[in-house]
Amino acid sequence: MATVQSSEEVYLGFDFSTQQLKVVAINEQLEVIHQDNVHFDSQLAHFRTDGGVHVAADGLRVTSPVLMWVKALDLLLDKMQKAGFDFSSVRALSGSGQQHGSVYWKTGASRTLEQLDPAFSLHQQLQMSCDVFQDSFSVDNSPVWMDSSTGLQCERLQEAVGGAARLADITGSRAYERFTGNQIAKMHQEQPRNFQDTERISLVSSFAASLFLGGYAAIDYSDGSGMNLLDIRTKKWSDICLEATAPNLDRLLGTPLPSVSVLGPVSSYWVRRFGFPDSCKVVAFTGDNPASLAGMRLQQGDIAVSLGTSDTVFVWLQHPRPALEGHVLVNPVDWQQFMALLCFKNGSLTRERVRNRCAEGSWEVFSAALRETPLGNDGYIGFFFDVLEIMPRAVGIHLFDADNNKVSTVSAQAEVRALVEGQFLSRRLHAELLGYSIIPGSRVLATGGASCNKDILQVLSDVFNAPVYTIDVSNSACLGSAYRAMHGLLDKSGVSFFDVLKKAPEARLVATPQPTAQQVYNHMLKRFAQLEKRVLQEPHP
Ligand code: XUL
Repeated sequence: MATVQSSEEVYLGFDFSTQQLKVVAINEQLEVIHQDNVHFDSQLAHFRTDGGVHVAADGLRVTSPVLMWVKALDLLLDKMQKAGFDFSSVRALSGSGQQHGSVYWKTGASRTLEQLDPAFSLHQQLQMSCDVFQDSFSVDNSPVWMDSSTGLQCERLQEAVGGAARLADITGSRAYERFTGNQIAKMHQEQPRNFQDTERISLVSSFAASLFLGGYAAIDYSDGSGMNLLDIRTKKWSDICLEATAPNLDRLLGTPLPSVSVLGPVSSYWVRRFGFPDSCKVVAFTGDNPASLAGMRLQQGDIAVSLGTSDTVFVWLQHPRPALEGHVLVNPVDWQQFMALLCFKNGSLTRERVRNRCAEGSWEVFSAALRETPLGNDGYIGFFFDVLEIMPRAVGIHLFDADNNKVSTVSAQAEVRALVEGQFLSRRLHAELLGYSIIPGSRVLATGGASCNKDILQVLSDVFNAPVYTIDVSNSACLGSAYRAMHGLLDKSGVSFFDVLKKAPEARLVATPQPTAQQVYNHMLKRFAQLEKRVLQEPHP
C-alpha cells in the first residue's frame, strides 16, 4: 500500500456487505492507500448476528438490524481517524451495498438527517427515541437478500403484470423472493402500522449514501434493477409493478437516478466531525454486484466468471433479452447499457467431487485429464447437478455420447472433461440467452478459487473462444466504488469510466483459445442447448 500524502487527492469506496463494512481509499494514480473494515459479528457483537444476519425460526425470514449498519459506519470512521487518515484530502466518495435489502425511514427522519450534530455519533442520533433524539427507522430489522419469505407476494406480482415472462421483460427479472418490491409488499401487508409511519424506503446502498448526504439519496438505476419495480428500459418505476406492490410507492421511493450521478456534497456533519472538505461529493451508491463489475473494469464483450462454491457470471450487455432465469440490470458505469448477473449452484463442490471420484482426489491428475483429452471430448457431453441447479432447474448427472444417446459411464478422463466443458458451455449458453455475444476483442475475466488452475482456464478460453485473464476481486465492490467516485466527478465533462481508469493495473493473460476451439464449441453449444432441454424434461423432486 502507498502511504497517504496530505497533498494528494483521494477517493473513498465503501461496501456495506452482508458480514462487514469495508472501505478502500485510492489516490489519483489509482493506488490503494488505505483499507479498513468492521466485522459485524465480532466487532458489534451485541447485535448478536450470525454472518451479519438474524435468521428466524422458520428459516425463511432473514434480517439485519439497521442500527448495526449505522454503528458500523461510526466505528469505521473512528478507526480511520485513529489511524491518522486525512479526511481533508477526500474529493469524492461512493459505495455499494448488498443488493435487495430495504430500509424504512420513519416520518420525521429526514429532519434528523439534515440536522445531524457533529458532537454525537450517527447511531446516537438515529437510534430509538429518547429525550433528545427521535428514532429514525419505522422497521428496526431490515429484510436482506437471504430472505425467502415472500413467495405469496411474488405470485401476486406476476399475476398482476401478466406472468413471469412479462415481469422479466419489464424489470429484467421474474419475481424473486429476495427482490425489494416483494419485500415491501410483505411489509405493507404484515406491518401496516410501521408502513404507515414510513416516509421513505431506501435500498441498503441508498440508505448508506443518505447518511453521507444528510438527506435522502436517490436509488440508482443499477441497484434499482434488483427490485422487480424499475422498468429497465425507460428507467422509470413501472406503474403496474408499483400499484401491485403497495400504495404511494412513487413518493416513498423517490426518483431513481443514473448510478454515475453526483448527489451533492457531504453534509456539514462530516465536515465538522471528521474534517472532510465541504466540496467533497457523494456519488450515488449502488449494489455490490454492479460495483464489482466496475471494480473489475468489465467492458462490452467481456464476461467475468467467478469460480467459487457457486459459479457467478457477470456480463456487459448491449442488447438485453431478459429471460425467466438470471437478472438483467442497468449497467452501473454506462446507464444506456446493461449487465447480466447469473448464478449457478453446482460449482466448486461438484468439481471437487468429480476430482475425488475420477482423479484420485488430486488437482494434478484432474489437470492431466484435461490436457490428455481432446477439445470436444469425442462428442461426450455431461450435465453435473449434485444439487438442484438454477439454470436449468434440473438435478442429477446426465451423460450423452456423440450420437446424443444417454450413457451411464464414460472413462474417468472423459468424465473430468465432460464436467468442465459442460459447466462452461452452460455459462456461455445462459449468458447468450440473456443477450451476451462474443465479439472481436472479447475477454473472459476469471476469478475465484478454481481460477488458479491453468488447465481449467484453458477449457474456459476454448469454450468461449476468447483469451482468459485472471483478476483478484477480493475487494472489487469497494474498489469499484472508489473508481466510480472518481468517475462521477468527470462524467459530466464527457470522460468515460474507462478513460478515468487507464492507469489501473492490467489483468493477467493466462490462456488463449486453441486454433480449433471456435469450430468445435460453436457446434457443441448447439447440441448442448438441445440436450439441456431433454435434461429439463426429466422428473426431479
Ligand atoms: C444478488 C444477491 C447477492 C447480494 C449479496 O442478486 O442477492 O449477491 O447482492 O451481497
